[in-house]
Amino acid sequence: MAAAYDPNNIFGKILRGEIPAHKIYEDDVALAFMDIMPRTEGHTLVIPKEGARTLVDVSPATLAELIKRVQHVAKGLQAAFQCDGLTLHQFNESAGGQVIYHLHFHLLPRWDGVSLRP
Ligand code: DGP
Repeated sequence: MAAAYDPNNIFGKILRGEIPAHKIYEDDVALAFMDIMPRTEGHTLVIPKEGARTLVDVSPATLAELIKRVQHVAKGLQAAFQCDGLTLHQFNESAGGQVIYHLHFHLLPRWDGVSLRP
């Protein structure tokens, strides 16, 4: 069974304003901010305000609204960065590559012939 949500994670602290972030979008459902270790120019994280650990435990209602924000932010990144494409990454639990245990979507602007940074 997956562990419970712990609000004392870095993204929980960003949501509560306890640590700074470069925010690019916020509403009552979601917050989007720049990744501190960007793998491309414009690497952005979109998180729900709901305290959810993974894709598996977020409420379906929040997930339905959250994916609309992911699309909205993707359109904004495409316009702002004039990229050729976008990559969407999402990791769940350590086995799935998750490091911060607050659900998040990575949006990575991409350019033809340009690889992700390691
Ligand atoms: P993962 O859980 O594997 O999706 O990776 C977490 C991502 O969060 C990783 O790309 C780096 C980013 N990150 C970690 N700490 C911070 C932070 O304090 N601020 C911001 N903006 N991003 C962070």
